[in-house]
Amino acid sequence: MILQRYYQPEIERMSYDEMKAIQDGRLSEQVAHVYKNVAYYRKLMDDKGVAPEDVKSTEDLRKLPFLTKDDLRDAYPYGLLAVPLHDAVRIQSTSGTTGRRVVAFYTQEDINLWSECCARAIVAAGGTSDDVVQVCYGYGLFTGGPGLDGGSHKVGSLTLPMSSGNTERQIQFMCDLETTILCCTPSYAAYIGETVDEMGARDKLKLKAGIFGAEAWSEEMRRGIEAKLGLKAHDIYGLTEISGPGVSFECCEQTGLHVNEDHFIAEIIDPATGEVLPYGEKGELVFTSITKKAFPLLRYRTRDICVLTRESCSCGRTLVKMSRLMGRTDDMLIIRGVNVFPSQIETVLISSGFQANYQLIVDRVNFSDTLEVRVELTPDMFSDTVRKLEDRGRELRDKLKSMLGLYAKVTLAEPKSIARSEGKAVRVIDKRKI
Ligand code: DLL
Repeated sequence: MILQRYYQPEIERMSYDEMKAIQDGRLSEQVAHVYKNVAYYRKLMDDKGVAPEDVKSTEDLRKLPFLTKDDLRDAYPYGLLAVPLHDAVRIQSTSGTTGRRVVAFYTQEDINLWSECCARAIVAAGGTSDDVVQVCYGYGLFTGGPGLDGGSHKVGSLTLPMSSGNTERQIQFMCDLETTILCCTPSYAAYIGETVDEMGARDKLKLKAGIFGAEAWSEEMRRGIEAKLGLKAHDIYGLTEISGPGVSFECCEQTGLHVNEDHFIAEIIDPATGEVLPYGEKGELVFTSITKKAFPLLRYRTRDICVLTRESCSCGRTLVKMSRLMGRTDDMLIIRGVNVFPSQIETVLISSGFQANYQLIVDRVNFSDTLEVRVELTPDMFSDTVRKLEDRGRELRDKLKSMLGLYAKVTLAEPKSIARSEGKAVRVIDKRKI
């Protein structure tokens, strides 16, 4: 029998009726706040003929218009800021590159609540003030590092703000400081596992739990990491637009993620029609943040596909559960935690003199994502010397690296060797089994 710990038991174990009452009150307050302070969303509501007074409870949620990533881009940078600038203390941003960036704002209290959400995740993974928490998510604009860092401070654990990279040093610290909880992307955890073996450091590890998220990972990958690092691996989900990690988190059951629904109301919709689907049905996840003040998004379409369930969980938490993510409605690839759009790669290819005859082959080798960019040479290029072609390949690889922040293998293919399509081109071959 595992001893259950909760960071905020009064909330995490609250009855459905009590939770609904909290959600109803916060939702109507939030809608009034947004209507008053965000001209962009006020117009969307006016266009839909809905007034703040029309939204009194979660049943009224569906009256509200959706927000999409396009709205966030339209309103960039300050169009959705709902507080005076002097109340906003921080931004975080997505890993997307030029033109795709989303900037989210926080008040001090928003950061406080976000840290509490992450603290719930750490405590659900067994964390206490006696633990040593090594945070190897990136720090900076990415929410991973700051989010888990804030949570670890709330719990009172000793926090190692490592950020990602320099794996041998990570492992050295892990051994010397006797890290017990590791926070990073699942692919980085797998890579750390391999390096631990190479360094012969396995026996020196004191890890008991991992909090891994920000990218899709399979159950097989989870078991592999658990075996390699000798820990229990917990999933954590979140997105910059809604705060960052800690929107939902996995308990000891490892059968889905509890949504922090006193802060974020989750809905599942049919991505094609926008119709709200009942619990148990697969669809696009939509979030409404009911406590954030600086950047409060109402009915934000995440494009993430999953299932919501409200069955009781043996951990004692009553918070609604979402399944592991089953994919995305758009074409955004997440490769080693970095968001990659095929269109960005196309831009690099075309600006380097290639034509749009290319394929992106994504795979997962030894639990780490790989990206191969296969691009056809133009007939002119094809007659270049081997030396020139090698230079061209190297140059392209470097440009992709600086655009995506990611290493991609470049394969230069013969002209006309990539199948043409009469309908939509199939550009992405994702061989990852997730
Ligand atoms: O990835 C926030 C985060 C940091 C979550 C650290 C967990 C741990 P973004 O960079 O804005 O934010 O990317 C958000 O990543 O819409 C999902 O598609 C994907 N994603 C996040 N967590 C998971 C997960 C952070 N546990 C996008 N499983 C989301 C699968 C995930 N995909």
